[in-house]
Amino acid sequence: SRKPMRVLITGAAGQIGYAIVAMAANGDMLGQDQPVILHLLDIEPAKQALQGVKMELMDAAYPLLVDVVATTDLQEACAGVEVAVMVGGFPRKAGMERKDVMAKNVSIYAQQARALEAHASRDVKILVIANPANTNALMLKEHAPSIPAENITALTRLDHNRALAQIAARAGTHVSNVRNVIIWGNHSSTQFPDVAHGTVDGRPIREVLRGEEDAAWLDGEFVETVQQRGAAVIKARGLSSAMSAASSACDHIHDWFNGTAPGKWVSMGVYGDGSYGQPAGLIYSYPVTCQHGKWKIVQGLEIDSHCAAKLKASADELLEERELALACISE
Ligand code: NAX
Repeated sequence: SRKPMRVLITGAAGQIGYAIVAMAANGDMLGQDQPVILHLLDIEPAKQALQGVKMELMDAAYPLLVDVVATTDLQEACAGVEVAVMVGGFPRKAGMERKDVMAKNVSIYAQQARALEAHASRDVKILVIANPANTNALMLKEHAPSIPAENITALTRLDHNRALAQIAARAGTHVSNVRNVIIWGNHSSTQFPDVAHGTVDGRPIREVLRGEEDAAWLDGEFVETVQQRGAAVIKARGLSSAMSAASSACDHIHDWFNGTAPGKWVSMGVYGDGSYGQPAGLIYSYPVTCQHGKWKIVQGLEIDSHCAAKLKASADELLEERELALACISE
């Protein structure tokens, strides 16, 4: 059988951590034929809870789970990992300035970048989930110059899946029949969920949903629903999205390693090269296809002026976040 892969999950004692460890141990992340060794990292105050998660992973007797390393030691956590899922971070608390939260996360991601660079596998693939996800990923990249930029990504697959689900519900079909929506930009409310190139059962979304009401819904309520879905879940559950974030993170990694089906693309926050006129050097969400463990930005899509303005607005927000983050480093 295959050699087990070492998967780091930071913030493993938290909400998303609790959901994603089960999915990773169950083969949802790397496939049903891929044994895993889970490396769980959290910080000192969560040490006991982290041991509890390890106990439950043992008790669940997952056939694919070879071993669990549960630790608060960053170096031990990073040792030999081929996949790193960065869930841990500093959350924004009531009354805190955006800049203060940014400063905390910049210092966390700088430290974790250095540890990954020194101790992880040479070809470690990294997914940042903790917010501000795109900018945390960029700071990780800045502090780990020996890790290829293409190995550092941020999660917008949850937004992508939310968009697919909204379209499916409106069209009265199963979500698996909807394809090729796009989340452009930042994982924030400036993201642009774009249906112009998407399909339902192989037909353009705007042809399937073409009545006046449907068209208005696509241009208005749909976009806002996807942009604000995180807040809506918090309102309903009293807690932020966790199971859907974990599941979408597994989709992201699964497709990255195993490839996307022919004709299908997904959204990933990746290190931009200037595609679609957006500034290079940001972690920006683009439509991508994956093959042989590498992602590639889908090229040549037509962008109308409305869409172009939305793409730029999200890039502007990311430029501002980058500036704030860089100011935190130099302070
Ligand atoms: P929780 O607060 O439940 O868990 C976070 C865990 O990280 C805690 O156990 C904490 O002790 C740990 N932690 C803090 N600093 C750490 C460090 N330096 N090293 C290791 N662990 C550390 O949050 P949860 O609901 O699990 O959300 C985690 C992150 O995901 C948040 O930043 C959240 O904003 C972000 N999200 C991102 C999403 C995305 O689509 N990109 C969607 C879901 C989620 O909101």
